[in-house]
Amino acid sequence: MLGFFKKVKDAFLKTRSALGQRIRALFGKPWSDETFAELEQTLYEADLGTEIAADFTSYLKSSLRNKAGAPLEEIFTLLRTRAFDILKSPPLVTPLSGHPLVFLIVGINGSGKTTSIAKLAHLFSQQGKKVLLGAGDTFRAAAIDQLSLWAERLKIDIVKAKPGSDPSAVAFDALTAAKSRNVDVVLIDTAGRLQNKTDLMQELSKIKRTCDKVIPGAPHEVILVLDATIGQNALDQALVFHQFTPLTGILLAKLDGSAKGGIVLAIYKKCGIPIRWIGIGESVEDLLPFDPEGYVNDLFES
Ligand SMILES: Nc1nc2c(ncn2[C@@H]2O[C@H](COP(=O)(O)OP(=O)(O)OP(=O)(O)O)[C@@H](O)[C@H]2O)c(=O)[nH]1
Ligand SMILES: [Mg+2]
Repeated sequence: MLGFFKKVKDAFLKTRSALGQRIRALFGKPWSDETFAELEQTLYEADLGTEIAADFTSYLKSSLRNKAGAPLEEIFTLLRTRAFDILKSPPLVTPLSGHPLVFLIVGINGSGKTTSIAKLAHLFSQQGKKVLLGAGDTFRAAAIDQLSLWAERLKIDIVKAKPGSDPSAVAFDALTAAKSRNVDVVLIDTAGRLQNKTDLMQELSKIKRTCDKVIPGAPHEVILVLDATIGQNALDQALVFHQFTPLTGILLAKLDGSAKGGIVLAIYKKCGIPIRWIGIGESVEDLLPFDPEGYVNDLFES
C-alpha cells in the first residue's frame, strides 16, 4: 500500500527520505553527545520546531542511555512513538441532531481558503451530504465570484451578498437558509487577514457569535487553512488565530509544493490543534484526510 507521503508529490518526499537517511547516518555508528546535538539540529531543519527537536532528542538520549549499539529500528520506533503521542486527535464535532455541521474557514491572504472550501464541499457531497456555501469574503467582488463559480461547478447552493456587506450578515443568512433547507454541512468562506490586524481578527469573533445565535454551538469547526510552503511562520499564524477564534482544526494546503512536512508535529505540539486535511494541488480532488499514523511512519522511515 502506498504510504501517506507517497501520495503527495515529489517535493515533499524529500523531507521524509532526507530525515530517515540522516538519522540512519547518525545512529548507524557508535553515538556520542555530539550525535544527539546533530540529531537535534536535523530535526529542527526538518521543520519540527525547536521544542520538538529538543524534546525528541532528550527523550531519545534518556531511552538509549544504557543501550549502546541498539539497532536502528529501535531508534526509529522510539521516534515514531514520541510523535504518535503528540498526534492523537479528537474526531470532528457532532452537531445537535437536526442541525447542520458548520465550518468557518479562516486564514491569511492567499493561503488556500476558497479552494479548500471547494475541495471540502466536493468531499462532503461525495459522501451524500447536502452542502451549502456561505460567501463570507465580502471584501472583494472577485472573491464572491470565485466561490460562486465553484458552487456552480459542484452544483451546490451558495448564499452570498453584495461586495462590502457585513460578513456576519452573510453567515446569518447562510445558517438560516441551511436550517430551512435541511442542509448537512455549511462551509463559510472568510476574507484573508493578517494575524496582526486586530480589527479583522475581531471580525472573526463576531462572525462566530452570529453563527451561534442562529445555530447554538455553531460554528462547530473553525478550520485554519495554512500554506505549508511557509514553514515555521505557519506556527505563529496558528497561535494568533487560535487566540482570537479558538481553532478546532487545520487544513494544511499546498503540501505538494513544500518540503516542510515537519511543521505538522510542531503545530500539534505548540497549539494542540489537529491537522484534519492536507491539500496537495489545485483541483477539487486534491484533498486528503490527514493520516497521523501514515505521516509518522513515513516521516521517520527507517
Ligand atoms: N499547489 C497547490 N495550490 C493550491 C492549493 N490550495 C490552493 N492553491 C492555490 O493557491 C492559490 C490561492 O488559493 P485561494 O483558495 O484563492 O486562497 P484564499 O486563501 O482563498 O485567498 P484569499 O481569499 O485571497 O485570501 C490559488 O491559485 C489556488 O489554486 C494546494 O493544495 N496546492
Ligand atoms: Mg478566498
